[in-house]
Amino acid sequence: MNVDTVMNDLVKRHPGEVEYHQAVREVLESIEEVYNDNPHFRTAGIVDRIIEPDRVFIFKVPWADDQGMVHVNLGYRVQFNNAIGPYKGGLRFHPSVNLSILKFLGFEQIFKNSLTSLPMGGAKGGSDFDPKGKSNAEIMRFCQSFMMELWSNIGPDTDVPAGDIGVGGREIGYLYGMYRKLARENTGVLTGKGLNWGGSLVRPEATGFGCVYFAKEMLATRGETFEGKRVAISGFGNVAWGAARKVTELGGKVVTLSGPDGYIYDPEGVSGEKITYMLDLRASNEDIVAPYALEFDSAAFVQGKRPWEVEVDIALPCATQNELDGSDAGRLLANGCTCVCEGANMPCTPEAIEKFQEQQILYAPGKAANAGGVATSGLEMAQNSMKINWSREEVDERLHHIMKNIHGNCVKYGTGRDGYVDYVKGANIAGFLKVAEAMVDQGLL
Ligand code: NDP
Ligand code: 2IT
Repeated sequence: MNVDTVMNDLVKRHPGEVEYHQAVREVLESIEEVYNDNPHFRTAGIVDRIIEPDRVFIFKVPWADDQGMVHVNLGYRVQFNNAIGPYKGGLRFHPSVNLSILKFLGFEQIFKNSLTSLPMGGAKGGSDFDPKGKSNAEIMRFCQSFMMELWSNIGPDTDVPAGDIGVGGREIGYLYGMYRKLARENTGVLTGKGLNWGGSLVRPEATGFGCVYFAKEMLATRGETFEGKRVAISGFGNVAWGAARKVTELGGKVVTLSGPDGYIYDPEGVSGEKITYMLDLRASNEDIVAPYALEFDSAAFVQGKRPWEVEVDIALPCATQNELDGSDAGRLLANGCTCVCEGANMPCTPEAIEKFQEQQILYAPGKAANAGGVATSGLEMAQNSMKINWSREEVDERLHHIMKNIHGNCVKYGTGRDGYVDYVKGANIAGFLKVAEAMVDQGLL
């Protein structure tokens, strides 16, 4: 396999899908050597088969606003690969959603889910619907219309969606309700459900907690801990919230949060009631972080900028793809940052990653570091199948164990001759091998 040849073909077949190309190239570059050392992968055409989704559903989602005006959005579900388990992955509602973004996310999800050690294939879906400024009733009607079309293509043993940007507990509730009505069954068809109707404890905080557990393992390889460290977090959504809680619990100080309007700098630390306030901000549906600085005297709002200019030891990008570029990376490094751990999916650009790895700082890609969210979704599926609920301690302990295990696998496959751990390579190889062998075992499909 030659990466450039495969990529030229892919770009020709799917012109303009830049995020999808970016995600595929990164994986192919990591696995090239292992792939070429295993001729049975080539005979089975694994690369050609794994880079194309099994199928994509695209559908219209008509809905009426509170004034009775009708709107139409696009809905998608990309079922990428189910060699090791049912399709599994979140739904994103954001105006920037398009096929390229969902294909990149679905592709990443294959390897992330494989790393969790649980039986889950890769998928992603969503809509270009913008939840910003919408009323509860409008969001409900949108979710119901979305599910009316999707329901017959998903199921607890075929495809299990969950949340992502713009889809949290409220949206999962409306989506699940409609599925239950149409399918006439109560099953684990979605994860991230409410605790009273099949949800799992710890799922809301799992992605952020998992990311910090992963960073803790990375720091330990250098004899370091979170204690006393200054931490920059971007975003103020579900993942940022969980990460802020766990960093604070481990003795670190979260000094930034961010939104599309700019970032908050709070040198006294985002902790306690300030973390709870993040939930209020998100729930307001206004999509701005600026009010935080009015609420808390210790904080300043920096308009239109990203938080990577602040002097920190650790950076946890938890907002969205390509939100930290080469120049941001340069500034973080110049300011002494020694650890970057991705809570979001693909937040660092290839140029930023190259700079981190060149300087040999600790850097972990999202598909390893944010796998705690989907891993806990897998634990929710397990509890639903057994029709029992585990305690908070039990779920958290399993999550912690899974993150340690992923870290161990990254070290196993990513350690170079000089001892530096390339977590990108480690995660991609470990995630790929399991899926590739499963595809070989099961024949040409
Ligand atoms: P939320 O909707 O809860 O929060 C997303 C945050 O990122 C918001 O602050 C959002 O503001 C901001 N954001 C989104 N798009 C942009 C943009 N284009 N520019 C600037 N800011 C942006 O989502 P989550 O916290 O669930 O997700 C955050 C990241 O974590 C995503 O990359 C997601 O894929 C990833 N992730 C989520 C998991 C989960 O379980 N929820 C699991 C693993 C990864 P706004 O909407 O206004 O743009
Ligand atoms: O990107 C992700 O891993 C998620 N949004 C969570 C997916 C899931 O199925 O829990």
